[in-house]
Amino acid sequence: MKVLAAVDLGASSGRVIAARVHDGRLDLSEVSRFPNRSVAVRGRLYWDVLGLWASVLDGLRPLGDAAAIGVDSWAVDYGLIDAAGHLIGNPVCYRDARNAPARDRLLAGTDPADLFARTGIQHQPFNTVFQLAAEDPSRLAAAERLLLVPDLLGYWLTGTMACEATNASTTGLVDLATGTWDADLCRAAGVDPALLGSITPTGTVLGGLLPEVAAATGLTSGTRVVATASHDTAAAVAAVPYEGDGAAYISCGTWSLVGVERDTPVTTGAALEAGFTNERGTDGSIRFLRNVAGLWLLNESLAAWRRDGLDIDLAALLEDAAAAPRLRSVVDPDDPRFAEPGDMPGRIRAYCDETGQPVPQSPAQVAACVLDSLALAHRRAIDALEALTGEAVQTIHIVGGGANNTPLCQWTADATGRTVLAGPDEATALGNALVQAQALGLIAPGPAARRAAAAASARPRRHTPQGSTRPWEDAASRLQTLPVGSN
Ligand code: LFR
Repeated sequence: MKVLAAVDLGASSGRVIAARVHDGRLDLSEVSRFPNRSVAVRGRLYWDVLGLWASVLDGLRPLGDAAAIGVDSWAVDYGLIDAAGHLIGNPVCYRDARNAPARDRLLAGTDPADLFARTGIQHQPFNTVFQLAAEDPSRLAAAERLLLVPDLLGYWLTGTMACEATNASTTGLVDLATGTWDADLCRAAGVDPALLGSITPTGTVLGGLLPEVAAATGLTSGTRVVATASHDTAAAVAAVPYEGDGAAYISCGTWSLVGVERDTPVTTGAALEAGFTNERGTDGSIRFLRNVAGLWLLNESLAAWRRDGLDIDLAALLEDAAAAPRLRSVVDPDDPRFAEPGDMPGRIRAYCDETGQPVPQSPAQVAACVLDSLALAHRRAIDALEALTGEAVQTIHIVGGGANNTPLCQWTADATGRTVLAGPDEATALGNALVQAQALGLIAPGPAARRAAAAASARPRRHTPQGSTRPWEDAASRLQTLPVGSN
């Protein structure tokens, strides 16, 4: 039986998952898991990418053997490589504060609606295009090549530099019409398109492992490295176990990515206004989706409580949050004040206080506020999705770690009045491995075969809506009229 290794790097943890392919389905098992976090030094927020690399090598060792490896991670962030092939400094984390002013500068010189029509990408401050505009000129001058995080690891595994297509689309530098770099935009961001290399089709076999990697992992040079759907969200969407038409997905982890798969982009002014984006999916599809600030708010709250010496058990916290009154106070999870790491419970309290709502005190009350607010934000995004595409959403698949958050899944069903199908929780690893299986010919090519294999590999849990959506509608209108300050 062939074993495929999915290396999935998230903002708060990384993992190596083994996928065994048999009878048209993939069985996943976790091989290793390691922590990840951004690190602040002298006012700049970085990723410890060498620490991650070491954890990946250690994490691959228990496999013993693998037919292939694919790496995915969060989007937009990159390492710069010098002429000798070495990394120039640590990749900067997308939550660093340098990006917003650079975005405003770059957008001031262009028509934002025109730019959206050209790339299909929402103007998030952290898009690579804006990060490059904020980049230190001396680092750029020394750089021969830019590699997005999964491509950087792919280079270290194989010696081959690639720029995988799903993740390339998140840079905000790809021309939607041609699927290649928008040279004018690259220059506006201060780089030559050559820095980015050419775009590698999803599923390309990059090559075998370098001898030093084989030695460090105990694998052989026969293990192929595949440029899988290297944007974690693209991989998760590739593994949605659809049961029929009219389904939306929420890829729920650090972020909640709420969207649908389409053949064509939506680049109207209304889509821009509503915060939607058109990213590339596996097989060239469009992931039309909105970034909602997901479980980040809860994870950062847990981290803040840990710093205060409170060791909180997540399962117990979720039970207590479920027992707390619903919709007592709500926040907009996308408010910029929640974007950077820090004292999340304090910021949530300040938001509630400023807006004249009851201020959540205990961890359970804060968690209830966050989860109610996320369910409400899911509702808002699903409503917008229907309005923008003109297509009804009948069911919602929640995939990713958030599929294990039972209250959030149930309240999303309650708030939207739609059935929620929860799982798989390791959708990203499953999608990553499905693309590898297709690249190796273990599964037939194309989206239909991949979806059939995804559905055969998953057993989603069903949450049917309980009660009326009325309290959620009321809370949504209340949220819209809250007098939110800038901080
Ligand atoms: C989710 C994700 C989102 C992307 C954000 C930043 O992990 O990849 O899709 O917008 O992280 O990279």
